[in-house]
Amino acid sequence: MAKSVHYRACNLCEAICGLRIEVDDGFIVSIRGDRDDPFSRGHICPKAVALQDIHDDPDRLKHPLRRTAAGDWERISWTTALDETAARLTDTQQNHGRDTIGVYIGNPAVHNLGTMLFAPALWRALRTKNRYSATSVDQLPHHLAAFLMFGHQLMLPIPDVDRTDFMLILGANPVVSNGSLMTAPGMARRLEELRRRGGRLVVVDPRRTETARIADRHLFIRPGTDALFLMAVVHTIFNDGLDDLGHLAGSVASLDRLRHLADEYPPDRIADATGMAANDIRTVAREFAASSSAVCYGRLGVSTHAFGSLCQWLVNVLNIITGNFDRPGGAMFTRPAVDLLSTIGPGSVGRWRSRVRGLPAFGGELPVAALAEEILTEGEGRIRSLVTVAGNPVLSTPNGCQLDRALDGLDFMVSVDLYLNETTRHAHLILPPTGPLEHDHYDLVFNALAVRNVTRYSPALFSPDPDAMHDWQIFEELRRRLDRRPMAARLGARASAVFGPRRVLDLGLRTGPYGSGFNVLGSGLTLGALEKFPHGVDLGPLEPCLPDRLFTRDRRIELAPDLLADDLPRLGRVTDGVDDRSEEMPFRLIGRRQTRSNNSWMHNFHRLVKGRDRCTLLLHPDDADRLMVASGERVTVRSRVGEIEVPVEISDDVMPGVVSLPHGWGHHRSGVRLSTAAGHPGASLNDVTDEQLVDEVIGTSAFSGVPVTIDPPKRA
Ligand SMILES: Nc1nc2c(c(=O)[nH]1)N[C@H]1C(S)=C(S)[C@@H](COP(=O)(O)OP(=O)(O)OC[C@H]3O[C@@H](n4cnc5c(=O)[nH]c(N)nc54)[C@H](O)[C@@H]3O)O[C@H]1N2
Ligand SMILES: Nc1nc2c(c(=O)[nH]1)N[C@H]1C(S)=C(S)[C@@H](COP(=O)(O)OP(=O)(O)OC[C@H]3O[C@@H](n4cnc5c(=O)[nH]c(N)nc54)[C@H](O)[C@@H]3O)O[C@H]1N2
Ligand code: SF4
Ligand SMILES: [Mo]
Repeated sequence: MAKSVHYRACNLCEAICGLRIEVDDGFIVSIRGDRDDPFSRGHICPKAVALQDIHDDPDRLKHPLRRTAAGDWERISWTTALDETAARLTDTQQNHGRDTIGVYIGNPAVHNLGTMLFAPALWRALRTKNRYSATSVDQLPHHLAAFLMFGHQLMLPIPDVDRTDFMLILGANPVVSNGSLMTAPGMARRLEELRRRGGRLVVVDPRRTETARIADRHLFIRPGTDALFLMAVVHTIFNDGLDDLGHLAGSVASLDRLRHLADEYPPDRIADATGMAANDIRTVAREFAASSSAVCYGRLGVSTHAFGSLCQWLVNVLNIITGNFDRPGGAMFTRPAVDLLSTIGPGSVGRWRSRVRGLPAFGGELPVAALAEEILTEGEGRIRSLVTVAGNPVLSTPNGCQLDRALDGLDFMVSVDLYLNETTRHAHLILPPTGPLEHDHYDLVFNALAVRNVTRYSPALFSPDPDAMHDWQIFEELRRRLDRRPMAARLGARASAVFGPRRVLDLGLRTGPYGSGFNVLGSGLTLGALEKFPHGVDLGPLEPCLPDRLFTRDRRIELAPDLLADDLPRLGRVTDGVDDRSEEMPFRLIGRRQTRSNNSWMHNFHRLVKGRDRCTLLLHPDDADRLMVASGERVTVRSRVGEIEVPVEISDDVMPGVVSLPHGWGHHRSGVRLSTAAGHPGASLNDVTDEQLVDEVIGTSAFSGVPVTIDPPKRA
């Protein structure tokens, strides 16, 4: 075989960087940034090479496996595996009821075209109300705010980072995470460009992060208090008469109600609770309003947060009332080549509730914080069988130890995954799909969240083993075996299955906003046309589209939705300093992302884990003095639900009273087949996060500021 060069989008994180992959005789020789990609312009991060490591990993599963009575794994045929899965799931539903099957879908599912297109038909066939995903440990509040304010869960405003003059970032570290709900490869460079053109960057975070380090100003905030800070900023805008709706003046509802609600939160009143100076808060508000353009962006640290829904609402509010919404340099909406808004429903809140704790469903899914108790709590409707797809909830959801125990007690569990990890080790059957380089790729979601309108198609690099199955084929085979719905619904699903992801994508492109009429490529977009542009196509900057694009009934933005306004009394308790856990649990634990990790699954590749132990607890020097611990010593972190032992890294990058630990580690559990990760186990942050700590509005897990104690090492 000769040498060849392939261009492809990296599907490991939301930045969708263009890669240039050189292959010689069937082997990858190099993975570099594609300088001709108009969007990523050559940017990559150290994780890109993991695509090769996954491809070559001897631990990656290639055949269906069945757990034997002795606890070993035996290889079985696809037909046996699929038949048995369908039979066991049917059995559960027939004997115990539809909802006794649970489903968990992890993050990589969103980075997989076939899964995006074909998994929904399988969930429809199963018709269980016990559907869970990583959304409720991630971006759920964004969907809720979009649904309540703009009428559609997917109308997510994107910060126009390349044109803004002032960016206020809360609870995000895009220099390391490469951005989220803000697809923008090369964030460090983009933020530096912002400052070079005279713009300003302000970061609000309990840790002086890598992003805070390149900012004009970093303000510490006590974990969990951002809604107070945002309210005080909104208060100041109104109080100083700085509000200006711009072109949206006739397109908002409940402005007076909002103004009235914000009355309660003058900066002086909330300064103590947030740990911020009232003057700093006023200055941020005034600078924001005075900038020729400005955008506020709040991400994971204010989403997985006890008041995440309020935070995402107020982020939108701030952008709207300062005239920075739906205009260049502010928060804008994309116009992606495949229009998801017309194919996915607008959303729904609380159509049903979880059986044990009564947490609300959003968009057909329940919060994953309820999963373990739904398996463990006896009674009618208890989850008895579980399907997991592309996820590792034992490491990625709160109180992972409890879930670990719960999974042990299932009647049946099947996992569609590339690895035998901390979660899939509990499965009875594992169905491993093809790896990322063995199937075509298109970013249905991340093109729709990008800071420019972009599109790109990536064909497979390698052909899979003749015996291998793609994720979508696995879903389709299971759906065929399970679907008991009326013929008409089944026919629809079958028709798309005959065509496969390529044909469905082509249809999406043809009927999308550039598919005809709007002339970018000479004669409208098709998959064939797109394939002629291996580096991707830039479809231009984001453009204003309101009020036309609003999905609300009156085509107005709802500025003060009842569900959120009604949550303010709960916030009041924080303002008044009610925090009854302080004595017993004096520290507040937060997370931390690291450049060479990606959630739980980048620790099996030597290049990404080599070097010193990264699973360390950041502790402020004053706290270290008080506890009498030195850097490198192991302390015990204890919460309501459990304890872990981790080495300390003393650093004044965290606030006093705050400690920070990365998530996704904890690879010491038995039965896992991740040989490299086993040598760098670390401890799992989610062994101490608390499944009872949720945003009560919608059930998102609250990871920002888990109350913990730190016990110093026992000395002889
Ligand atoms: N405390 C705390 N917890 C957190 C977070 C935090 O910041 N703090 N972050 C949260 C966030 S934002 C997220 S998104 C979640 C992530 O949580 P999860 O989605 O549950 O976990 P991942 O580690 O992303 O799961 C990766 C698994 O997907 C498999 N996989 C990869 N690609 C494919 C594929 O193409 N097909 C299939 N079938 N499988 C595939 C991998 O083999 C691996 O086993 O964690 C959340 N948990
Ligand atoms: N290298 C790497 N990149 C990733 C991932 C990864 O695991 N590793 N995961 C990907 C995924 S799935 C996602 S969702 C994105 C997430 O990307 P980001 O949203 O950028 O998330 P984080 O980097 O976790 O940053 C969250 C920040 O919130 C801060 N924080 C914690 N509590 C609070 C609080 O109460 N208030 C405020 N203001 N800040 C708080 C933390 O200190 C941290 O700096 O990253 C993606 N990219
Ligand atoms: S930033 Fe994300 S998309 Fe870009 S190379 Fe790294 S992992 Fe891949
Ligand atoms: Mo995420």
